[in-house]
Amino acid sequence: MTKPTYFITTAIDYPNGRPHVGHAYEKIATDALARFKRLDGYDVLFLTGTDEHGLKMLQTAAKEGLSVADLATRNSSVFKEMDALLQVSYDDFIRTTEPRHYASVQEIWRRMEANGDVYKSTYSGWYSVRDEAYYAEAETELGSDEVRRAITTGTPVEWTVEETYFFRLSAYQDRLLAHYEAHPEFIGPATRRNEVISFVKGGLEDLSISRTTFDWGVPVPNDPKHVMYVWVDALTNYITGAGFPDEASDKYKKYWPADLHVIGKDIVRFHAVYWPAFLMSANLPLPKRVYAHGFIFNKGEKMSKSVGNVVDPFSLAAAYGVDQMRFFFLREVPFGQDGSYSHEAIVARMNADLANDLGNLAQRSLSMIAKNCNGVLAAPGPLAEADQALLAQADALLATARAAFETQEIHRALEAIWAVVAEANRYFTAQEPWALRKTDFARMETVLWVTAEVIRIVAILTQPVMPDSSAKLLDLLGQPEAARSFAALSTRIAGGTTLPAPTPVFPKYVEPADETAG
Ligand code: ME8
Repeated sequence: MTKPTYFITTAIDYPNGRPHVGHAYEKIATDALARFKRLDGYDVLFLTGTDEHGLKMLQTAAKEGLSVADLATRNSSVFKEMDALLQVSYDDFIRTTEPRHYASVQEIWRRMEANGDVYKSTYSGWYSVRDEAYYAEAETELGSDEVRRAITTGTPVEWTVEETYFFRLSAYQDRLLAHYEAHPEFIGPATRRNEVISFVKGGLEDLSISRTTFDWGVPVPNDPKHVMYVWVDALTNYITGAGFPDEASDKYKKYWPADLHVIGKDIVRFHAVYWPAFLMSANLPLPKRVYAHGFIFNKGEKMSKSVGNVVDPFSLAAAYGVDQMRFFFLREVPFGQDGSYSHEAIVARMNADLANDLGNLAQRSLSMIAKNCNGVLAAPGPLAEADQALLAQADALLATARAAFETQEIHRALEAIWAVVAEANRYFTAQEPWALRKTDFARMETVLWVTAEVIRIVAILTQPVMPDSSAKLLDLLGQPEAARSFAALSTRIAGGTTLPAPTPVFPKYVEPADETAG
């Protein structure tokens, strides 16, 4: 049987600095979505990468005294190291400086041109180097320091006149609106969809898509004095990753159009307006969905180098653990909304949800099996009403999690899973297996079996979020590799299995200062 396919992407990051928590957050969330689909039987292609052209890269390289190619390579590898550390299970990492990408972008350009949508003209306006964008006079203001700045971003602008190629974006207004209407799922969440629709309804102007003021980019076919605007180049990475321009390849046929582009809320317009317009112009199929997550703030403040509150994802992982960090962000921040992190909030989740709720439940039940049953998980006797009720709640989780992941509401899946963990704790306390040990040994074995089965279901379903810790739980339950996909949820844990000696999976966070205090 051939598996259904699923092509999922992240934004490609600017490697003009080291990755920050926002970058880590997007990769972790997309990884959880990709892992979920793999466990659910899909053939997944998960693409991520770095966006290496543009003026900002040139400027940073000059500042650091490096060639821009060296800067791109050095920093791109730091993004890869972060992905490796955070267990981001990408299948392909694209760099926009690769030859395969040049071939793809130039082919898209040629097709847009052949369709009559690319023309040459001059462009003048207030240009922000940092934003790589032109602003209308009314979108800028003169500061008391005599420097004119873009109002929305606060970056300095300069009057610039350039010969550039334009893309006839204005011609796509109606087709884009018709597409949003016919495919309400194209943009999520709904707030972003509404913003895009009202932006497009307000009218679209043609877009300047080439630059002559620098040469660090993909050359325009037949006019190499021009390099392509970095967003034409960057957006095309997604289809390059699917094998374009080789449309006859198995890869392309299998994976394009993409199922999901995961991006941050600041780049929705590029993905939900420009990108589909480019593809329509090139006569290529559109991605099925663009989903924008929110921004992550440090204790409610925007992270910025000048404030000095940029927290390095490497140090977060070292301080709390990779799975703990992944769990925190995905449980705490409703996906699609902004969120904040702080030491206190991370420790609270680690200690309450992980160490107390799930960790203790596993440790208490598994150590009873080790101590009283020679480590053998016995087959259950007849199931009581309480057993059946708890198992039914755990069995319902797959459908709930699927529905939540389908709309990228990862937090809702985790909420539902932890409601069952809480229920299992109440069940364990109410059944008092430690008392049953003396009064009704067989009943105690049944209670331990039910608890182990619920932990197995929870561990299988939390693999997308906490790959290592869930694997440890499944090890402790004696589950082989082949019994860890969602298909294994239609069976029950076998009685008569000998389990390994239990060890705690979720340590409590202890403040470094407290460790030495007595
Ligand atoms: O935008 N919280 O690159 P980038 C959450 N190269 N997400 C954040 C964030 C924060 N504080 N800050 C940034 C680019 N992001 C382009 C993308 S795609 C064809 C080209 C997200 O390095 C941001 O929204 O500035 C984006 O999705 C990703 O990180 C990369 O940002």
